[in-house]
Amino acid sequence: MLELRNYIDGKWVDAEGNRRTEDRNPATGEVIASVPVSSKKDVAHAIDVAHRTFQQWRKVPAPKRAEILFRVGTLLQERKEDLARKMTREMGKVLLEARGDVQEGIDMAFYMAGEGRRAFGYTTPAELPNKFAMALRDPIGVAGIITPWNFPMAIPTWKTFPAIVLGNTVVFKPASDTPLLALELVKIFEEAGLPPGVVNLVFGSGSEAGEVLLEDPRVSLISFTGSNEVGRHVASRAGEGLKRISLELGGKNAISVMDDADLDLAIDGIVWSAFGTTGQRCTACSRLIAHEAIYDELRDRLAARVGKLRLGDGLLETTDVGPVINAGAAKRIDEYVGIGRAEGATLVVGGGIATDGDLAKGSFYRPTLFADVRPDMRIAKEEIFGPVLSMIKVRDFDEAIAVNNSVAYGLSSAIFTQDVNRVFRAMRDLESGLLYVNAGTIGAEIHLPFGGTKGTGNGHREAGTAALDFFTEWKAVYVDYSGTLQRAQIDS
Ligand code: UN1
Repeated sequence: MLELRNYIDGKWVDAEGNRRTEDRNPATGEVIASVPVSSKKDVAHAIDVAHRTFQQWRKVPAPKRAEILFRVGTLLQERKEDLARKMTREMGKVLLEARGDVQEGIDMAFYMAGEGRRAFGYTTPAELPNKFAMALRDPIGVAGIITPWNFPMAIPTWKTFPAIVLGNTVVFKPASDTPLLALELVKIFEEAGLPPGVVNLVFGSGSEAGEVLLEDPRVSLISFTGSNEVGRHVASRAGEGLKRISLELGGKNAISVMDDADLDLAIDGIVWSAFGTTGQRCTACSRLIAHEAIYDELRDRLAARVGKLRLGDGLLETTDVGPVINAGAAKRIDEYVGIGRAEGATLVVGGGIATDGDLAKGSFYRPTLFADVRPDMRIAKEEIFGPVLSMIKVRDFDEAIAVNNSVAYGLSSAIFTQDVNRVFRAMRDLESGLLYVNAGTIGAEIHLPFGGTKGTGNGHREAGTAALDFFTEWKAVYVDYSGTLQRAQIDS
């Protein structure tokens, strides 16, 4: 069996006491790899190395740091198919989407490598004569990077690539459910010539390994994607040490379909956004807000489509929807479906853990559609993170906007309409960090800011130029070449 190791200071090492756990394929139950469980000491050692290495790495010219990232991008391209297959085996998403996940990493590599020759600051006139003023971007230090399992390649690249090209060093703790893809990424860093100590990989649990990153004063930044509950803990624990913290915590994303929408297009967008990645995207559509004039037709046509989705191993051509990440997730999703029924929503199609034939070996949940959902029901407010869609009926556009905005999250919203006035009002009034017109809620591109409002995070954005602001600190520099004492705000 494949035995994974931590990667610290350019060496592949076992965790203290060689404690280990198993990495399993959620479609088949097969054990893929044995994975180290790092102790607090292991993580402290990785931080020590990253902290030391920072003093060298920050002085490497950014275009040189970027050359390594260009090589990382090329290696990701060469291995795209192999990585995608490993990803499907490790976390279940269908192969087509696993390829997209790797592609997002490739895009991010080339985009962020370009920043090696940009990372723009600015110059500006000084208020006194013979004086020069400029603002520079400085690297910050050690970044603690904690990633989820649902985008096991894309999300680690969103965080590690800007971190290192801008001169920071990294301690990377991937999700316990996707260690293999994290290891593959770090192998690529090594092959691309990244010096030892710049990126250090530690496997382990959030409560033990992750906690050290939050507490250690030598870690300056925390970038976390995961649940709202853990995000709050990260914010308070790491906040005590005045770390800079970026949180991306999921959503309760909605698609609104107006009476003038192209329904064929809307149905394609809804099915893709609600059941793609088995509903396990932060951006997944979990609420469908439908105008009363088209509500019945939309429900019936969707029910027919959802009922035909084929569950199975994501490696098979015939599979539309793969497994959920593990048995615990299937159970939690099923509890929500029970809650929806008890709240009085109508179960139109799906519901239940699927156990027919080979499905019994893995963790599969039937694609599920609820109708007659009211905005105050728990299934309309809480993130389920599975293949469950709740339909809410509204009288008009204004009510659709109000319902969209009635939740505690604000990651992604979408609207289907042909009316340009409604489009612009939606652009102004929908409270979310991502907004799609005549498209579903998923599929953000890497050169735009990614993140959300309200309970989705703490105001930071990932990707795009926003990533530069998170991974650097501004330094304002004044050069006085007058040869005399000039006092700002006093001498004129
Ligand atoms: C996530 O689910 O955390 O926009 C990320 C999208 C993808 C990224 C999703 N590009 O759906």
